[in-house]
Amino acid sequence: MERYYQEDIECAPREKILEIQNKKIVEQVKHAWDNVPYYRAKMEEKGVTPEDIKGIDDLHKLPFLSKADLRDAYPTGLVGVPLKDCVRIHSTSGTTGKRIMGFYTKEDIELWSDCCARALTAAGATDEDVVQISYGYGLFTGGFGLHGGSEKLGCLTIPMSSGNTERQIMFIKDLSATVICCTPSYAAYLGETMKEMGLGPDDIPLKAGILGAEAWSEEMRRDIEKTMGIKAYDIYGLTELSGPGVAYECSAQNGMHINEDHFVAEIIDPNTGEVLPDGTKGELVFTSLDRKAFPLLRYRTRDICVLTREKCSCGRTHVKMAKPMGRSDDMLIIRGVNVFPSQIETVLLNNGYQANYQIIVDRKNNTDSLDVHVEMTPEMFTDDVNEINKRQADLVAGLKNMLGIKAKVTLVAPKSIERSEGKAVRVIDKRKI
Ligand code: DLL
Repeated sequence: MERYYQEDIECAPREKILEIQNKKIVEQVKHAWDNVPYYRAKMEEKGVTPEDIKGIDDLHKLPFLSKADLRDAYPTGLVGVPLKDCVRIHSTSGTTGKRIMGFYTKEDIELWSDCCARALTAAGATDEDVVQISYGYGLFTGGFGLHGGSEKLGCLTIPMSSGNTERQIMFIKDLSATVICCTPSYAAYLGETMKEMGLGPDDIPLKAGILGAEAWSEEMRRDIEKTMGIKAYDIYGLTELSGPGVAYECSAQNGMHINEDHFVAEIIDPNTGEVLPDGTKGELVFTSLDRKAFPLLRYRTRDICVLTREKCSCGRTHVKMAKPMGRSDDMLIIRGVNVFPSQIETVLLNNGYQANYQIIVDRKNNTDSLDVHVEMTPEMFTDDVNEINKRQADLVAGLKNMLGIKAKVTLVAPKSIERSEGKAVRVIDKRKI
């Protein structure tokens, strides 16, 4: 039976959700105008004042915020309250340039924990459950975010953080953990380690996984579900908007409900900024309706996905976002063709491989090359050259079919590609180095 954490909101009729959003947006725009000079200047530049925003139908009048704005305003230029009223920061790992930093008041943390508690409940968790949190704790939002939700729900919460994989499995067994929260790539690694330890899905008590923070395919979901004997639920979020729990999957497991009482989602054409109708693929833009410390309006995520308002079997009424197929900045342009790493992953997993691969893009003599290194699974491992050649040729054909361009495929030995404890790094684009 479906259970909800805040049923009156999660299953509210459309009119009620709109009523909440219309009221909150007016207050939030005024809050940003009064307290965030950076955003006020952007509004003035566009000729918009808070009086022009009477409800979410007026959202399109507001200027966008982008990652470039966050960098310009770094570190505190977009903070909407005195720093003494903030109780926490989180930050992205920031491999290039300045980190992105998010700020939270006490109330912001409470609302965030509610969002994560909704996600855990949607995955079937109750206060009877033992939740092992294997997302990183620290500046990354994954650990603390799910931790707050799990405690709010009254679950016994194990703050494992990532790493030390065998110990993770020992804790799952010794404390009878029923829910695990980690990235999909770390879940796959845990599953692989379980197998090596001679453990099958029936040897561990886990029943659900709350997996997110990176793009992952349906094929990878099936793999993880089978190896660990769990139902794997997707969860989405970003540091700029608090962290995990902006959207989460329910028992239907086909798209994530966006917490619409806290965030308004729009899909736009990434090139023109034009708002696109539901069901159209484009860039996801979020407006945070009640976060006071970091009140981002019309924030461009660069995540590419689709929104759907079809009735959901779980009874929740909030709009659903499809699995993001990757970020617009993850998209590779190879010989003029758009390639998402998730498309390559789909071909590999459909051919019996696991998500242990690396994509290497280079440019020689003005021509782009696409090399995919894929691990053989222990079951298919061989040194028979004919067999390896045949397998490689099959993958080249599968990739050509999916992407429309030719890739070079190299099969490598099991366990030769480094495993990830957080977000996997799958692409090395040497053209940018
Ligand atoms: O990854 C927050 C998070 C933690 C989400 C734990 C879910 C679970 P950032 O490090 O700021 O925050 O990265 C945000 O990660 O814009 C997406 O590109 C990507 N992302 C997050 N969740 C998903 C998902 C956290 N379920 C960026 N599917 C986002 C695909 C995801 N991509």
